[in-house]
Amino acid sequence: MADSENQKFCLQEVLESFKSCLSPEKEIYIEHYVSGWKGLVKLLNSLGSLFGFISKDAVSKTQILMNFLKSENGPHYATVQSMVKFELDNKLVDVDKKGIYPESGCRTLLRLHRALRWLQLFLERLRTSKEDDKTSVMCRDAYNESLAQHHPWLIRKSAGMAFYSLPVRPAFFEVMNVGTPEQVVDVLGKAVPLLCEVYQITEELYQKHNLLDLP
Ligand code: 1PW
Repeated sequence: MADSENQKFCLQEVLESFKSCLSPEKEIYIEHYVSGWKGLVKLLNSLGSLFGFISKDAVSKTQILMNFLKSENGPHYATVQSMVKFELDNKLVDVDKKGIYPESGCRTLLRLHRALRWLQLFLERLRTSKEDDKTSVMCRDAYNESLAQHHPWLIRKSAGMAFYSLPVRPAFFEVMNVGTPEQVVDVLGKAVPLLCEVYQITEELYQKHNLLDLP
């Protein structure tokens, strides 16, 4: 397959990755979680230079998790559940303030987890939107409802500017790369509940271990 094809975003592909994320016991495989994010990075990269800083952060976070997976401790990073247990048991997480583990798996995944909520809210708005609705407004509202509260002013401002540059709805549906608008809505209808499930499982796990505010 040509390189440019490999780089092209496809909503279906992201859906498949997040589907493979869940084990029968509802554990979350980090490898597939990261694959899902790699797919989303293709989307971010296709949205123009203003999305560059967002894409860069997502790439760097996925890379940190990949490095853990490839390390000698890799088997402990097979699932989010095993990672949390391993890092907490071995005191590898800065719990209250930044210290010697500024890039633990737990805090890194938490950032992606919060961003997943944004994505889920945005895609749900997109799914139920009408032809003239503005993608920038949907994206901004989803962001303000979720991730924005975790970001300082400068990032909120830059994100706001990036949203203005989003393609209009029909063009955005093209970017999704799954066919007609009806097909896009159909795939979104499958993707959103799946993202929601992965999000909920992670949220409950992090809540149980008091990890939702990791610095
Ligand atoms: C068109 C819809 C696309 C939705 C994809 C969502 C991607 C979300 C990535 C947001 C990144 C914003 C810029 C980076 C901010 C970082 O400071 C922040 N990272 C995140 C993911 O929120 C916090 O990471 P840090 O600085 O504590 O390492």
